[in-house]
Amino acid sequence: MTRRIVCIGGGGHAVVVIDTLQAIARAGADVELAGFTDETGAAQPVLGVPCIGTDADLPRLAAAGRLTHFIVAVGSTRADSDLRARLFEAGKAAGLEPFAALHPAAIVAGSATIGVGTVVMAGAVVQPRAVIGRNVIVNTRAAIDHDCRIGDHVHVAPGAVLSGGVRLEDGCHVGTGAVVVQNLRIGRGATVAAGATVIRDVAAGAMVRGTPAR
Ligand code: JB2
Repeated sequence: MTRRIVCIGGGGHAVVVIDTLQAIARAGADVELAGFTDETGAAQPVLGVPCIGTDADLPRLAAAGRLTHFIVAVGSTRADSDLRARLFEAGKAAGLEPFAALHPAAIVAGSATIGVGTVVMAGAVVQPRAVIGRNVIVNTRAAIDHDCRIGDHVHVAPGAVLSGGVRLEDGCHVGTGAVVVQNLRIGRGATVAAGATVIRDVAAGAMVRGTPAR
């Protein structure tokens, strides 16, 4: 059955999510990108995909069978924001299923586990026995090595590298180009700044930057 997908959000992150879904459709998957929602409900199309309303329209569109699945396509949130988690719950409450989108140009090991609603962007690599939670962003060219465990609503930004066995708890953000060495734990809601090199565990809610990160 055709999956009819809505992106929740229509900004910069949505451009890459929409392109990922279009690549998945070109590769032959039975998916249809029905549109996106934003705060205005009246934005200009993105990559040819129309704005179909606000989040308040989702229950009606789901009930009418026009939508079956959703992806949270808002990427940027402040470290203390739970916006992505709230939008994930809103999509489910509207009666939609979270869709996991793996770009055909991502490499995902057969023994890796990818949670619902998670997006793996072009050029990303997810190695064996990695376990990735729900509503996660594995952004462009991020590398998740073997046996990493990533919680829900996490963002691993472009080019970030997690060595083997790293654990990211729910809601973490690992910034662009950051490196986390093997077997470390990044606590719930913590932020690793772009370009940081993490060589010790990071406490929940903390923000670390620099090399070595502090
Ligand atoms: O509650 C909401 C909501 N709040 C903001 N519901 C819905 N459906 N949409 C919401 N938005 C929408 O998120 C705004 O209307 C806008 O379309 C979008 C935010 O766009 P912006 O480009 O500011 O942020 P982004 O998160 O899409 O992209 C940023 O973060 C990415 C990770 C950019 O910096 C990108 O370059 C970056 N790659």
